[in-house]
Amino acid sequence: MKIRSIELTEINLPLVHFFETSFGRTHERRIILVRVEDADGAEGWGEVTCGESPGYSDEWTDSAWVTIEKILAPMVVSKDVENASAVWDLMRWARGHRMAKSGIETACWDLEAKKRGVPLWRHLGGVHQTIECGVSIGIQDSVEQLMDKIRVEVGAGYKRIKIKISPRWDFDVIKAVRKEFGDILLMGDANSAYTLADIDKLRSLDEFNLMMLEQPLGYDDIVDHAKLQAEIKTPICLDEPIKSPDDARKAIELKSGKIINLKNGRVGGHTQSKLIEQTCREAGIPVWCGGMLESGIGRAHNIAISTLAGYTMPGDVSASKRYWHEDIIEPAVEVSSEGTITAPDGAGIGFEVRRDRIEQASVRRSKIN
Ligand code: OSB
Ligand code: MG
Repeated sequence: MKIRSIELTEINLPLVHFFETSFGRTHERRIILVRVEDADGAEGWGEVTCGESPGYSDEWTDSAWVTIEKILAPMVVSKDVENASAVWDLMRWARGHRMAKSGIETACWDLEAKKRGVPLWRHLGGVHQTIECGVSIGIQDSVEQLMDKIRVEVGAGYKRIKIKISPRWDFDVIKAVRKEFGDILLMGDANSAYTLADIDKLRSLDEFNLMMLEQPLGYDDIVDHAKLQAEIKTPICLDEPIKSPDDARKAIELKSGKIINLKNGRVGGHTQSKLIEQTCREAGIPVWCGGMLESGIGRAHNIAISTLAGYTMPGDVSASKRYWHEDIIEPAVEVSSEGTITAPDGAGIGFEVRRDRIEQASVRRSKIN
């Protein structure tokens, strides 16, 4: 494989409904799309999944743009590599910036699968074409608003409901949800809103039989999480601190949690996701695919990677219409009434990229060749 050019486009897409986590509220996404092209004119698409500000991780839209433009794309363009998986190695010298790397790497996987005429999910080694879906519901302005949202999603068939929590939106809210919706598969995601000083509060959540508690403590911590996990019954799921296969191995060794939310962007792309999936599968740690409010392109990549054997729990991969009035892929991602998505049979990501929609939403472009 030899990439001739890498084209970046920033698109701005307003969300159908704001999304609030313990670190802030988002109304509009600023997304970088990556289009790679080889000498034959074949193309592949990827998405940089960082946020608009460094609230979730240290990467954000403007930092990723300049990092790809000045550092990462020049490392990849015109280099001969064996396959898409080896693209990670081309960028290895640069530390961190995994979401930026993932945008390029996943685009190369799409290109490679398209050239071979195979669906990306199969090319990645997927084994179950149909994946189970959950939803992530942000902090709302009122408990009633949250109940309305949960009602809609349970009615749509989603298998698992995740609600964002914080010290001001936790015990009473979860209690109200349990009261109204009984024993649905329910979990909370704190995005690092607590510390070990909150251990009594976190232990009190045990009574709600949550499927898991995602990332209660520090965004870079796996040590305190081990202390917390020893003190509470609810399984801890790690998100933010697991950035590499080594991080996963260490967290498993330390018993920092029992489940991992695996995000392509956070770990640097499909190759790294595959390695972490394997590490976790061999250790008996379930993984599921997390989301970063992706447009259709990132979403399509999430669907593909979710078909791997170790992805055994419903992910945060849901229908396009929950996020966008009109997605940038065709068809939009739809979820069955059983709360599942079936990965498409077409080559590569298996969705058409809508250049017209990208053009409409585009605010800047840069081509590196
Ligand atoms: O912590 O999983 C998270 C969105 C942005 C940043 C972090 C997270 C999330 C989500 C949304 O939970 C998942 C989605 O619906 O894409
Ligand atoms: Mg999370």
